[in-house]
Amino acid sequence: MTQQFDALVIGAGFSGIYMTYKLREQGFTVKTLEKAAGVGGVWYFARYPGARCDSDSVYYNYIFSEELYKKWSWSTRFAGQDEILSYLNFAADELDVKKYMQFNTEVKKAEWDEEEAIWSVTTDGGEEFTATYLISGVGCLSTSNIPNFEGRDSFKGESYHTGTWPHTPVDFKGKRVGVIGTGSSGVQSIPVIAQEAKEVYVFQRTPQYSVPTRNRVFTEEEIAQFKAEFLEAREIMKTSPSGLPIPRSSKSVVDTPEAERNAIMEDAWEKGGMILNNAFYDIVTNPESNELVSEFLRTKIREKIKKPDIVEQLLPYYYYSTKRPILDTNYWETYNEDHVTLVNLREQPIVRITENGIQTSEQEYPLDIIVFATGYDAMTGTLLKLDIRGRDGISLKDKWADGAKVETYLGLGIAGFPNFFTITGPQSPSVLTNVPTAIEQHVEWISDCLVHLREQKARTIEPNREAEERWSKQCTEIANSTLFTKTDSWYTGSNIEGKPRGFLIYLGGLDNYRQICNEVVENGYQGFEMQ
Ligand code: N01
Repeated sequence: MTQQFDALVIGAGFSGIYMTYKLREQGFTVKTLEKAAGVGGVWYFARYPGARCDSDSVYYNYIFSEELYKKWSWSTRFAGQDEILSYLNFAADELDVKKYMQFNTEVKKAEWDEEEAIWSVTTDGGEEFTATYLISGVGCLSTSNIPNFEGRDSFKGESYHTGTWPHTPVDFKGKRVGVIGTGSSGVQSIPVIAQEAKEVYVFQRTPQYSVPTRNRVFTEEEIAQFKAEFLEAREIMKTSPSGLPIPRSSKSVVDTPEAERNAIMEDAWEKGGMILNNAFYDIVTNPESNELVSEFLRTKIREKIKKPDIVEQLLPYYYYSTKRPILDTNYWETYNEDHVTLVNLREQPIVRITENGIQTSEQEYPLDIIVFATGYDAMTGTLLKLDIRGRDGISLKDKWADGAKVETYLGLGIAGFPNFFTITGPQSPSVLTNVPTAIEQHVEWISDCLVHLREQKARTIEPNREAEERWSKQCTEIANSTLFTKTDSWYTGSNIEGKPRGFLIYLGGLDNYRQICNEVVENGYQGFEMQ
């Protein structure tokens, strides 16, 4: 039997929990469908050793409710996966939304019914749901990517992807472990795996920059202070470009005198976290500025590595911060251990995965466990997997057939897909901000929009093509004026074989973006058609 709702939400992570709450608060009926057995989204699945958030915990949470904020206390500066998952369960319980969620349910297909003006959704269990509004809360990094290595399935040992880690502990003791990938997941997991494993082989394609996390346990006094300063911090988070309580920097790297510049970078290095990449405004726009910061970080690597034969191979050469900045705990120090070996894939690429391990162009590395820290089909991967079909049966896959032509309006709506909304969708600020803050802004915008539609007795809302084209052009122009598009990364889609290059993040800052979204509403939902 088909179940009917005002709104269907896909995903029960940060987005789905708050969206469900807002919809109920506004009196809409809602069902939230989640493929996992519980809430958490990416934090439900990414349980790899060392998994930790790289945003300061006290800001990596909901801020819409002072009461909710003050009821929860983070134990450390950067929260581990388990604590974030506990937080999301706490939030879902406090907001009393789990009763509107259905777990272990994967959305397979969503089709727009033009005549009835409703969405029909089919799940993996063959259940059918209909709703006036369909809202995606699937996140930007939720479809794991294991590259199509020859012989990928022939390995006889254990293998895991960091993004879909088992819920029972993996025993590395006495094992030979190969880790492919040195992005955030690899850099976080390698030192923890190396504490147990007999031998660790790091298969590195691109050397990375990484800044110390400097994680620490909070004191009672600090926790009390965060709570006392919450309202002030929230005000800045809502008006800053990053969604963090860090105002836009007014300093240029090149224009800052050398002594002062070095002092700023040293201070940021000592404080750890994301302070360095927010310390100047021109790191990702001016190559000369970028090089000064990049060289500062390379010097730090040179100082840390005690094996002279591998230092050069660990030095990054791409523009710092044009791949997602990485934070680590003992990453460089781990290479100094005798049982840890760097395998430089630029010199000896992986040829195939064998029954026994990994074969590069030079030799076979026999292994007991392979860890794929090879990232995600980001931004569009999960949306495209859902088989969403809008007007005239056109699927999102058809519409975005040429990935360079992924177009949305504000990353919130897509022409041809009425009553469909994407929380932190492609071409919104999303992953280049503090994501929970970006999510809250989207959820509140969508919720206000649905209330408006109800008041106006409008059946449908949908962006028009001109607005979509304009917005997409603007996003691309801003991206092309930076160094981001010069680097291969998951930001550009170049990490996925065959995925056309594009840049699907609005880089104008969350502050400007919020203002644009507000103006769209003030101008009568400018760029959207309502019927
Ligand atoms: O994935 P990645 P990730 N052969 O795409 C390598 C968030 N996150 O899971 O750089 C060999 O960054 C690839 O090499 P290269 C965060 O936003 C956050 O680490 O393409 N190697 C790279 O080294 C993050 O940015 C947190 O040359 C191959 C690695 O695999 C995002 O998720 C923690 C390869 C993939 O790095 C993704 O991070 C974890 C191939 N064929 C994740 N294909 C925190 O909050 C790929 N690689 C801390």
